[in-house]
Amino acid sequence: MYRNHTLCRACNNDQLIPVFDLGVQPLANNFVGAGEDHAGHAPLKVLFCPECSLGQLSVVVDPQVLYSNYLYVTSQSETMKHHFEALLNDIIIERGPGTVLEIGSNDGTLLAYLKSKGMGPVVGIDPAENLSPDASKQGVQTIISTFDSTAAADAKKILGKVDVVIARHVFCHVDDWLGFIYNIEDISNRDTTICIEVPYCVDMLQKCEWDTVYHEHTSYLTLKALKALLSKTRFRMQKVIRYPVHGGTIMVMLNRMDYLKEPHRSVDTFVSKEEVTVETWKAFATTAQNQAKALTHYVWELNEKGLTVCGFGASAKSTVMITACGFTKDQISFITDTTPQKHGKFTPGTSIPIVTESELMALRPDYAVCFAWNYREEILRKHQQYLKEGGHFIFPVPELQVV
Ligand code: DWN
Repeated sequence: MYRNHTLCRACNNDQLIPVFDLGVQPLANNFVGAGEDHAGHAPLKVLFCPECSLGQLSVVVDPQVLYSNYLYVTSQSETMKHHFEALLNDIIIERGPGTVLEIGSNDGTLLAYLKSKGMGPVVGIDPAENLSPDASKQGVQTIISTFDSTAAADAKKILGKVDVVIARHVFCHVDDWLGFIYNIEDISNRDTTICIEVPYCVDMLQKCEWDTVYHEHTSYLTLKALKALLSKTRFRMQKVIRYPVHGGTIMVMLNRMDYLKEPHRSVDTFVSKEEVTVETWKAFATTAQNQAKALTHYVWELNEKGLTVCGFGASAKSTVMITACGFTKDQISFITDTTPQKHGKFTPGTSIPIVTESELMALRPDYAVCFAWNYREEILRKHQQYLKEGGHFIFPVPELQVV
């Protein structure tokens, strides 16, 4: 199911240094129902490259196992709607309207939105067979595949000229970066703009978002690492934009070296400010351990007082946190989630059931650990009634906070 990874994905250095270890964990999105087989466990350890500052997992899990039946569905939340508006705006400023290929298009939500705003034609590529009917319902054609040379050629046949390539939260999921860039090269021309959005490693380290370390995220990207990688390709960074979603992301716009516009000043500004070292990672590891302990103690204390605790948001992050804290159904009796595909299933590696969000008010637990902390403001706005009736949300990062 997985293989060891020892050479830096960006610069080929073989002297990688272990900096963060979460033991052996189940696959974070492997929510299965009673009697269904689960995919198993794999080591969850980050190695750091002192040459280019890339963080990367010590193993690569087979993408077929991770993504062929994928239960994460792009959020329809207010937070993500605002984010998509911002993305569209930034793409229009940089590139103007045009044809769009999205790599890792999930259920087509972003492409459907871009289409409704005049971009297009649009095509998606995604390996999740279970999500392509949803994309079709939204009027989005999906090539069901990982982004390989055949999928790239198929997309080119449909779109002809690709003006904009979007890869949101997919680049850091990929093992073979050069292969990925070469496939992009095959479908692009001098004017194609490639928009790669990833969680920004600097945000993750500064805010100690340790639960975003899981098997899908094979890399923790710095711009210095990306620069090292791109030096082997025909592309360069054109612009860098930072967004607040998912705990802090960056969108890096890439263009071919022969693109006529000069790179935007944001590229040098971000690269020169970046300071990610072995020490930064080790400090992060210590804080993460303290955060996990604090949450474990807090929840156990509530249980001992006879108070009820549930989880809110069966995110991939919830699996990491629950596993690291050793929670079972005795501590966290259920997790609410808005995703129908997750209902009736269990948190990977536990018997904690995932239920609908309406159960928060129906069962009215005393405390809800918010595993979807990246939507904090929206969740607090939406669940005023729960708070008024004496319920509390526990936010585990950046430090334990009870509302
Ligand atoms: O890169 C990835 C990111 C972008 O998304 C993936 N590898 C997997 C996924 O990570 P995640 O599962 O941690 O993402 P979310 O969007 O933080 O997950 C939030 C979960 O909470 C979803 O299952 C939806 C749910 N939710 C809810 O139940 N009520 C979310 C909101 C806003 C709510 O009000």
